[in-house]
Amino acid sequence: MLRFLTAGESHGPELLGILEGMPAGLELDVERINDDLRRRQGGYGRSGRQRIEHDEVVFLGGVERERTTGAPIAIRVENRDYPNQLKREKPVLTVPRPGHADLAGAQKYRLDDMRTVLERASARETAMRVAIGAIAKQLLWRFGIGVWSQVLAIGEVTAEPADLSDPEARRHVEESPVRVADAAAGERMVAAIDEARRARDTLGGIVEVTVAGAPVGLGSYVQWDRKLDGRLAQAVMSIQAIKGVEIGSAFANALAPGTRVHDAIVPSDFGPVRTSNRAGGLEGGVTTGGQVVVRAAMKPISTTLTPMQSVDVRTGNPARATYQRSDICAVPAASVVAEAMVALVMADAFLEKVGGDSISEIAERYGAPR
Ligand code: EPS
Repeated sequence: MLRFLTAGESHGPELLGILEGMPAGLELDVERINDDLRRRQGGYGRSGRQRIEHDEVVFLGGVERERTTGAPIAIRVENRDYPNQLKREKPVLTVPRPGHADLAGAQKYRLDDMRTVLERASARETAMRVAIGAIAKQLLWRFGIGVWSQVLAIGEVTAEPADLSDPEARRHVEESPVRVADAAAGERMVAAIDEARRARDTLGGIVEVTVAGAPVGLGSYVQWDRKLDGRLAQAVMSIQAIKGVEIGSAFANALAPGTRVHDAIVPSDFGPVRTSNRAGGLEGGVTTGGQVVVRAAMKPISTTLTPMQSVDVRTGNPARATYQRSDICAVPAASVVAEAMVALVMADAFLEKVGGDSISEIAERYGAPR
């Protein structure tokens, strides 16, 4: 139902996005979209690039007077670093940085300068995903479905997941420089990032996205590509530097016996309900009505101040990877990007279930909780 594409290079003039399939008549809160862009730019451990960029959306199509028209929504986000890039001398990059797309990308496209690879593989592109995801979030919110995120680990420092359906917990997350509700854990995470900077190294971590208010029955068990857990995993795994995805506490569940894992079902005034949510809101690839919980593991940033061992592909000789300006840790930013990707998949599944070309048509069918 919903499709999107992005284009643009990290150090090019701008990022472009097209979102297709959004129903007509959704009132967009543009300030909230730009807020999401600011949330992505924040987080402790980011590089100097974020002091240059001030991401903001410009709508080029599909929106009239801050309302969707049903036509493809075209968006532009400017790269303010572009004029600086034009002035900069850029030597050809022939020593691939381990962990980056440099080597695999240059081999695949037969490129002599690996800079061409990094331009598009860069996580700068996630600014556009967040802009597009912010629209999906507004559609979901219109029908009472909230999508929120938090950080659960940075390096070895962990934090207990907070219940993000509680607005107070969300306020703590938004105020934290590392997007955790537990202030003490947040301080330890900040210290760990400082320590990584001193050690000329980088840190990864774990993020969690929670969806509350999703109806029962989104997704389907009848075909592999309709399973919502699979669709969520693909979307979140596609984020730069994400190397693992779990639904609920899947990896911990794998180590425990079944009777301690599965969510028991009991009768209630509203019909059968589950007593816990270790399945992360999905059974058989279908939403259960519980919170949908998606967690993702981000590897440490690949550009390290301590250069790693590599090879100069021009000479075939051993060489040290060169350092380019980079983040020490981008886990808080990744949580905002994951929120956007989860929102896009959930909005797609929601539209599949309720259909409708306009918000008013959907409201007639679904009811409008807000
Ligand atoms: C990135 C490298 C850095 C990050 C960039 C992602 O870019 P630069 O080399 O220009 O400093 O700052 O992230 C962003 C620009 C952004 O907006 O998130 C990479 O290699 O992925």
